[in-house]
Amino acid sequence: MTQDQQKQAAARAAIDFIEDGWVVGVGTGSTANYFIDALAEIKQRIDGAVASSEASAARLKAHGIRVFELTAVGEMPIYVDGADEINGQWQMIKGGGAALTREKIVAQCCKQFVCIADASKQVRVLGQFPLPVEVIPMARSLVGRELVKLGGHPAWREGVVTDNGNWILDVHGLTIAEPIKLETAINQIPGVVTNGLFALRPANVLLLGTPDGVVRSN
Ligand code: ABF
Repeated sequence: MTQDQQKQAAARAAIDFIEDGWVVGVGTGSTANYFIDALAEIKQRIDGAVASSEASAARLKAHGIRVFELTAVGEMPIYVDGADEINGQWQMIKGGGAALTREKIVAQCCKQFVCIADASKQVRVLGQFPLPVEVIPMARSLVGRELVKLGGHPAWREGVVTDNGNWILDVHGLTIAEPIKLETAINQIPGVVTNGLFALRPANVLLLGTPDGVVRSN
């Protein structure tokens, strides 16, 4: 299977987790898009979805799937989303698509996080993929200097404005041996909205598309 076929197969496998009448938390990115397309095939069985980005909301609506505001629903049973990197503890780097803040918020409202990814996303140690950090624009330089103190090399993703009106710094050169510690430390910097480490709240299930098929681990 090609990388795209692996993404699609992992996304389709996540449909088996969906039960009748559920409101489904939905992620962002190309793998999540495959999931949205698969969800459309069973849309009569679900109540609707909560989206982690304007882009995913638009795709869900285009399929005729009802999209709820997060404030209109309580705890949801499931969140399905991709990742940029995932390690053996199902801790992740996310945010390559700049949707990390809403992804973390929606994921936090869901009982189970099902990560769907192609085999290239599986790593032993997180950090090869630059860690995205969403910042309040006026704090960009301050946050950048603090990230350097933490051992990183931040680069401003110029021209990108998040759905929340903020900016993204991509932190290169990190070898993240202690993801929970780093996630917590970055969260303490004034001006940081969210960082792309999902370690305090990792995935519960990984559906990994491989050249030989989908491998489930949890
Ligand atoms: C989202 O989509 C992001 O958090 C992550 O950056 C990205 C994964 O990309 P893709 O599914 O397009 O490979 O889940």
